[in-house]
This record gives sequence, C-alpha cells and structure tokens, in this order.
Amino acid sequence: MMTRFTLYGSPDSLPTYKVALMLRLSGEAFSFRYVSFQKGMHKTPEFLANSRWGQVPVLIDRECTHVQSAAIIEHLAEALGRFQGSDPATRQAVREWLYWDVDALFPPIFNCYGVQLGQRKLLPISVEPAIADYHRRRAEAALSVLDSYLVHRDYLCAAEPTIADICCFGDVAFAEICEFDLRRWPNAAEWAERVKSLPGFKAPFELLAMADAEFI
Ligand SMILES: N[C@@H](CCC(=O)N[C@@H](CS)C(=O)NCC(=O)O)C(=O)O
Repeated sequence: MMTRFTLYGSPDSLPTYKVALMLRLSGEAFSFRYVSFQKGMHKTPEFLANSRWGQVPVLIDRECTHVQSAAIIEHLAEALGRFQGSDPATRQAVREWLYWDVDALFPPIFNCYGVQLGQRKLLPISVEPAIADYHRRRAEAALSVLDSYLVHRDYLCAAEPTIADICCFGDVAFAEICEFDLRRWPNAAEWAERVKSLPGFKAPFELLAMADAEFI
C-alpha cells in the first residue's frame, strides 16, 4: 500500500518512537524503513543525502524530507491539525516543553538506554559504573521535574494531550525499559497511563517491531 509517510529509523531509537507514536495517535498509516547502525547504514551517501546529521529519525512526507524528531512532530501537528494546542499560549508552552525534553529529559534516558544496550552486547560500549550512575541520577532529576509539574494536571500544557506529552512520553517509555520504576513518580506514572490509554497507542517495540523492518 502506498502511504504518504515513510519513517526511517530504528526500534531502539527514542526519537524514532516519538515520531511513530505521533503518526499512530493521529491515525496515520506509515511505511517504516529500518536503518541499521550496526551495518553503518546511517553513514551511507544515500542516507546522508536525506539526513544532514546522519541521524534517525527521518520522515518523508510526500516529496519533503524532515529531520529532528521535535521538528518533525511539530510539522505533523501543523500538517494534520492534531495535538497542537488550541491557542497561542498553549502552543508556546508546548514549544517550551519540547525544548526542555531535548535539553533535560532525553539525554540522560538516551544515555541510560545506551548503557543497557552495551550490557546486552547490542552496542560495542562498556560504561564506567560512576558514569552510568551519573546518567541515572540526571534521569531521576528530570523525572522528578515532570512529576512535580503534573500534580493536579492531566497533561503538560492543556486539558487534552499535545505533542509535548507525546515527546516527553517517548522518553519516559524508554525510562521504563531501563528499569526506572515509575511508581517513584506517581503523578508522572498516572500521566503515562493516560497517554497509554489514548486511542491507537502502542508501546515502543509493538509499534516498530524489528521483524517488520525493511532495509533501504
Ligand atoms: N535530536 C535528535 C536526536 C537523534 C538521535 O540522537 N538519533 C540517534 C539514534 S537515537 C542516531 O541517529 N545516532 C547515530 C549517530 O548520531 O551517529 C532527534 O530528536 O531527532
């Protein structure tokens, strides 16, 4: 089936999951193309022609190429009219949360997941315990920020979910995979359950199964 959207990425990539979740929650079908880091596919001239920083995710929307998960998701929100926030003040708050996510929540959880992939021998890295511990403490601090903000709030920026929730949730889902027990952050845990109950929701490896991946 021809679809408007083609997503290049990896099931192990947090930002790839965020884009896939946005498409899924918006009810949009998409083709998924697996980019294998182990095979160096992200360094090939063909891939670099679409991805100026050699990173996933990349989204092709008809003829246009988009990179950087937050920018891709903002594009989708506008193009599809979904999860944008209903007024300028909400949209500004959404933008602030997107930058906070990229700045404070994503990096330590991404690093914790890298540590885990190294331990599982899926990445050729071995991280010093003190450094691994540093990433975990930074992730805990960011989860605490999220938790405090969500006291008395159902979603981050409005009464209904926005792309800020989708982006931050994408990282929190991987924090759970890294064995952070969300019960330590009960407001964030309840919020995560709310996101998980949205129509169309799928967890990371249900949404982008390796088995379904096709190569470029
Ligand atoms: N800020 C970027 C981060 C993308 C990113 O870190 N992608 C990783 C995989 S999760 C990647 O492609 N790494 C390969 C590389 O940088 O060489 C986004 O949100 O899209």
